[in-house]
Amino acid sequence: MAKRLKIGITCYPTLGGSGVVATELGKLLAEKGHEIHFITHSIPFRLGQFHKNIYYHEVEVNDYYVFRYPPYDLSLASKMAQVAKMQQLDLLHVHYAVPHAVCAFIAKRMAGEGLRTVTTLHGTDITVLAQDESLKDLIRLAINESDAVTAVSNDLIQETRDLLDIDRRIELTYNFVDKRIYYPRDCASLRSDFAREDEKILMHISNFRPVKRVGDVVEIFAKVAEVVPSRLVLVGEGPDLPKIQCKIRNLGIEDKVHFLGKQDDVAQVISIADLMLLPSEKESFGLVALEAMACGVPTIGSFAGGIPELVTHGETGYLSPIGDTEDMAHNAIRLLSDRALYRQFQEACLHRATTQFCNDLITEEYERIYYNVLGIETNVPEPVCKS
Ligand code: GMT
Repeated sequence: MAKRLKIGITCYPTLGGSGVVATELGKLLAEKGHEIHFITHSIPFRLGQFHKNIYYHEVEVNDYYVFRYPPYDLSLASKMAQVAKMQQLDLLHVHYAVPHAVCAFIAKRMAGEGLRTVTTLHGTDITVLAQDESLKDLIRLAINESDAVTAVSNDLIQETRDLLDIDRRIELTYNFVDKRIYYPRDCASLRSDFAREDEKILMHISNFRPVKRVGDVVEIFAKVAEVVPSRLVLVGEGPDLPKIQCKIRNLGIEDKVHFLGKQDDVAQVISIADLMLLPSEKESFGLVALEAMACGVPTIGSFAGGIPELVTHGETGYLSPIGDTEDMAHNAIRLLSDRALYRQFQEACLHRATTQFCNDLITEEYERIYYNVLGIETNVPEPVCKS
């Protein structure tokens, strides 16, 4: 290792793929010998038990009675600066621009210019929040003031440039999965809790928000189930859940649908699926499709955002125009009805996940970015596919 770095990481600790990626990255960097300091409002849910080289600093919000809205962002910025000074951090790596990149900008001013900041854009921090005129200039400032900026797909890089009129360098760092956790597991016993041997399992995992189009998931499933004996397993919770439950009842398919609610660790459950459904309206990457790919499960999804950079249409899954549930169901039936084709897709999934999106590769990418902003020379070559 070139130099053991002291890195502060801030993310949303309790929800979403960005929190998962940030936490897993922190764990991997700690395994490589770096010292990691999570600065968040609660312990990241994927952190689990004690890890060597990992420290946690809780952000406490001052809720003095004059505040109508307790100023979390200011407390976070202050905590970042405090931890940076006390622990002599080399850099802060913040995941999700709002408010984390803005807080890092303030913290850097407070802690001194020696502290470097790296911002990773994850998706809705740009595709939704940067559309809001009241936030646009702030997000642009935070991005421009970061020492390095990364985004999880080329599509997100382009959208950031277009929406914010930014021409600074934004590096592509795809999301990753830990191959020691995501792999095809022997899950016959768990599988039998949900489906008979002759039935297929279609799965959807999300936060049940409108961008995920969970209604489409149900429609695709209903069409597939008319042709192929199958079950639908839904994992997650969110605002659209009651609407979805109603749709399932109206279609009369309640007995074929299982709701698992929120699950912190989906590695085990994904292995029971035959197909992952991801028909999103917006999706900068689609971490769940990668987790499925690593378990040998093809995805049926939409051409939204960065999904086509992850799912190779016709090789590791099939993609259709957003909302075209007819085509998605047709593709699902095709895959589920042709054993040889399905096996070919499974193999392509495993190959692609382990060669393009594996933890070793992407962790090294982030290390290269860190050393770069700190002006430390490394021998890690820059990949050719970068924008
Ligand atoms: O969907 C969100 O707003 C949450 C956000 C998150 O924190 O998980 O999701 C985004 O980041 C993920 C991790 O990089 C990506 O896999 C998701 O595609 C992205 N969500 C969207 O673009 C809608």
